[in-house]
Amino acid sequence: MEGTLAVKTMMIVVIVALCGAVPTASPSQEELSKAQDYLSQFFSEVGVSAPSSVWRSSLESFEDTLRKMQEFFGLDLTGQLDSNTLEVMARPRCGFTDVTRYGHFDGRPKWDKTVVTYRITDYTPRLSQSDVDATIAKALKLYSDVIPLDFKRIDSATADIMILFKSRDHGDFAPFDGENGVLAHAFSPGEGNGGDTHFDEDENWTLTSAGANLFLVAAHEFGHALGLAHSQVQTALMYPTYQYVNTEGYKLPDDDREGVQAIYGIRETSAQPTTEPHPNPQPTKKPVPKPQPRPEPDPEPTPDRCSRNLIFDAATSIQRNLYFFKDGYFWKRSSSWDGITTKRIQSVWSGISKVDAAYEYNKKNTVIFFEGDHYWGIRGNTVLPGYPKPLRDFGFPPSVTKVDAAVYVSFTGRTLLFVKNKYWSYNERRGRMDRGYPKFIHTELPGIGYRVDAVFENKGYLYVSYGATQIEYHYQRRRALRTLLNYRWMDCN
Ligand code: 0DY
Ligand code: CA
Ligand code: ZN
Ligand code: ZN
Repeated sequence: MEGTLAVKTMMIVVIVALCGAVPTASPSQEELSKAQDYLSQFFSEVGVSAPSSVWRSSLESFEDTLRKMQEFFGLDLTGQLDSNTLEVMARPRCGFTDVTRYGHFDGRPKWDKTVVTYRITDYTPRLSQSDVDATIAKALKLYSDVIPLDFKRIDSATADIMILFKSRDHGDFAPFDGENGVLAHAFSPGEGNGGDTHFDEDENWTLTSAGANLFLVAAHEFGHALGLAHSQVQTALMYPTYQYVNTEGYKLPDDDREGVQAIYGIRETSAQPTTEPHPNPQPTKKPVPKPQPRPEPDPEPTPDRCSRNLIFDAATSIQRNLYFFKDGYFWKRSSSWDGITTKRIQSVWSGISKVDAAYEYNKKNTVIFFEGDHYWGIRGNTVLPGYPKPLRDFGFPPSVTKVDAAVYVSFTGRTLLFVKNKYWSYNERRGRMDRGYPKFIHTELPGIGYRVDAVFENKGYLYVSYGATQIEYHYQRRRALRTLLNYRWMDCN
């Protein structure tokens, strides 16, 4: 991977609010150009971070992009501006809450660690070293204030994020261009040069409104280094072009904060108000807790279903309702809009204290729960006789001691069982594992990433969750459609 350009690139498409457009009757030249604007605003995937990458939309045909849009909205994939498509395009986009939609290149790059190191190897003579150090730290802090990542500066060896100022050719096949134009570039997260951030030494680096403000440019580049691509929201830091704004008391703009929190989750605040006093309060960093004599812990506090950091143990449908499992509890989301109910797993299925993975095989009206190295068959509120059984009875080798997630795919009659970075396929009709498994998740199911905590099927899509986020996945096409926060199923606010 080292030294390659235009790899490790993450794409992000930010859907902004567009209100008040009025539907028109039949496709005209004007509508065609409006449609093009619409697609480039909402559906072109702008991939930047590796230096030579360009706006991908120019490489995609109008029809392909249109199909993407049609798929996103569940329309027929005609690739044509038919009346349904025009109607959806004309819909106001205000109040569209799943604001950040990502496309991913292979592997959905992010830092899989909580402490990311950085090192500045070459400084600019235009600013003092201590000013550069402080500015870089301040730019990184914009992110560590809102996501559960910490940055640590090191002065020797290779850091995750290697930072330098160089002009023209500087060893990565993306030479800088002299003053103006490209000010800096950064690689998205990964091994080798992943995360590395380069500043064009020929710019007039300043800490003021003159020239190129190092704080603003560094903050933009670190967005790439954390996995954000460019945003089309004009007020976003990740907007492609530099614009000076007052840097005093500067906080990460909402769009960038939402984008980066969708990847890493949220840094919990010390005292978060239960009601939002103002749209989008800025989460602040949790103070380091003082060592205290430990009070008796609550035996099992009910998990907070409205946390934007919500991570599921397991999820499944059961007779058209959705069940989400966490820490010995489950939430049932009723399809008939009775809202969400919270219960202890034990209270409904006695003997089962925790669920690691669950799936519904609707043909037999059964549900399978996995916990540790055994599993149960469930029908309604009863545990079927003969359970629990050891995982080996399911066809797993002894090396598998826990199943992370499971889902039955009716289209293929197979259940997918996720274990670490691989998955197995179980033929429900024949009652046995398919040959040739396990396979790697990230190669066979591109767009999902490397691991899965919970997965369920809803209305023909798979919702594949890892950490606080989940991916809406089109299984037949092996395509990730959008990224959502887990708690969106929890009917909050
Ligand atoms: N780097 O992240 C960039 O986006 C490059 C271009 C890329 C294709 C390698 C770049 O340096 N773009 C300029 C920039 O300043 C474009 C420009 O306006 N001269 N981007 C960084 C930036 C800094 C601060 C953008 C914003 C704020 N919004
Ligand atoms: Ca330049
Ligand atoms: Zn470079
Ligand atoms: Zn950029």
